[in-house]
Amino acid sequence: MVGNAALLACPTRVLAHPTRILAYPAKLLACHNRLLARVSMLFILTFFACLIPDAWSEENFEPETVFIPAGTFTAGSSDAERSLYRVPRHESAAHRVYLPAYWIGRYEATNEQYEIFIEDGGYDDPSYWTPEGWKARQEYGWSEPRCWRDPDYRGGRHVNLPVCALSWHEAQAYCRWLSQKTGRPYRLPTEMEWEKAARGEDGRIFPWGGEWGPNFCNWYGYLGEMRKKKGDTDRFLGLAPVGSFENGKSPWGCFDMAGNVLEWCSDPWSKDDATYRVFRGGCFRSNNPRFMRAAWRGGTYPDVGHVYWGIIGFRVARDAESEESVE
Ligand SMILES: [Ca+2]
Repeated sequence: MVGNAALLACPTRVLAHPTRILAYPAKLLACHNRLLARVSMLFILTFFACLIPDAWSEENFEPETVFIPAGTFTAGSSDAERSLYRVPRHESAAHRVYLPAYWIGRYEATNEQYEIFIEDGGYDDPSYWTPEGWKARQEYGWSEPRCWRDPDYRGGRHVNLPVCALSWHEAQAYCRWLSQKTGRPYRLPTEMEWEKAARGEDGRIFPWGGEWGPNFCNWYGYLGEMRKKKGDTDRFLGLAPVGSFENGKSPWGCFDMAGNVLEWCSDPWSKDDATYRVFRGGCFRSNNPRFMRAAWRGGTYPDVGHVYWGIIGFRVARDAESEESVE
């Protein structure tokens, strides 16, 4: 379970509305009945002290996950899909894959969740980083995700936006920190885990089904359509809050498996090439439906998540305990 010490390590949110909170006790102190005023102040302070843990609920602290049962699913692309969407050679042909049970994030990891990691000191603690990741962090001088303060990405301030512009190492460090805080072995999903979560077991092309739907995910075309709507400037002119597309969720109930931010997976690009790490899922800048397919895959160096204009994020996964696998 999450410790209160970790929860209390984030005081800035609790103090977000100090003016009104402090004004009322000051008025009380000025009243004639001092005893009543002090009792009232004690009550108020106790009340707000009790709110501190609640302001950082475990729901926000630990990403919500979906259980994916053990079994086979269809990975890769059928001949029809390959023809229709000009599937590149590095994507596999359709084939059945067995996976043991696992858990995966219902949503992309958010700014709010990543901020807790930073404020808890995880970003500055080498014990949460792989040696390669810490080396990269030191060499590049990272102190936070690259777009953390960039208003174009609402700079980490908008709590329900997916955290973005992350290197693979920064995503890994978060997972290792989350594992220690929760006692559950969080990690990045493998490619196959990600794909099964995105398309279910039946080989569908997109999370919602076999047919392309331009309004089912946050992609470039959707962004363009939104811009055409006069006066609509507050939704998805870039990143969308996670879970915004109810109609685009996967058969398991995972949101944004197509679009919004690309998502790091744990796998190297291939058995023969570990230079790149894989990402999946297309993003809000993707300008063609073929990038929204569940079988689509891309990759880049693990230390340069920002080269894709801040569009790579991640979602967590973890193995299922043996008793959880019993259906
Ligand atoms: Ca996504």
